Amino acid sequence: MRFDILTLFPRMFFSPFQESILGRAVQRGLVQIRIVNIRDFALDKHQVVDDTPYGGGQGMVMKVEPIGRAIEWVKAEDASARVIHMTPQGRPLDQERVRELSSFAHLALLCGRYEGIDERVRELFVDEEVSIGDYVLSGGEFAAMVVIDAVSRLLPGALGSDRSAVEDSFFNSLLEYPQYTRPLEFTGRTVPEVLLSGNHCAISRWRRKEALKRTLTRRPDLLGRAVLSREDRDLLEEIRKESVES
Ligand code: 6GU
Repeated sequence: MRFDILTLFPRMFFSPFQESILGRAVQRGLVQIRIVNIRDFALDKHQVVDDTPYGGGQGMVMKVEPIGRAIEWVKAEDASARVIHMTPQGRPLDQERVRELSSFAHLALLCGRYEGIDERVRELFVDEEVSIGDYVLSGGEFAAMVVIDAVSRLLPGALGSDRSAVEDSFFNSLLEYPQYTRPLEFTGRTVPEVLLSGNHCAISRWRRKEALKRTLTRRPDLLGRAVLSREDRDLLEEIRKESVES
């Protein structure tokens, strides 16, 4: 899968894609990431990419011509590239949308500065707008990294052989159960007995119950969407009873 990042700040992307799962996906050639400097598409002597807003007001607005040329350059090579404008005004990203985005072969992520881009960019060149949550970033760069990370890890082979994205939180709308590794005891706190029992059935049940408990207390909104089995409902009943007792 290919990602083009259209930005005024190419250096922000120099190291994030060299680490961890994403770095490995890049190394293996599962994902190709190209940084496109919008300033290279400003043809005037001073390579101006922004200007004051018509009608007055604070801040600067990104000009239409350099962005338009950059996008046309991407599209000339691959007309099927999907152009996504990263903006807090976009549709909020969730795991379902991440999954849908992973089915495109080529995404071009346009990073705007917070004050905005000329409206004609959206009208003429943008296929969709994406936000990563209800808070304000000073530009779309970090949001683009979030999209690339979340999408790339879903590509076949990205997580390595024995792990699958299927198990992750949100796939089935539950938060993850707690994990432990050595040492067995740390400042008087021990690992739950059941995890040492070797009883895989009991361990699965405990983990499912903890996942349900965590989701119930932290994100009850997710439980409404989760696909729950008969056993899940029994576990939830147990959890409710236990919380009444304690
Ligand atoms: Cl995509 N951009 C900016 N500037 N702020 C954001 C965002 C994007 N998503 C959430 N906040």
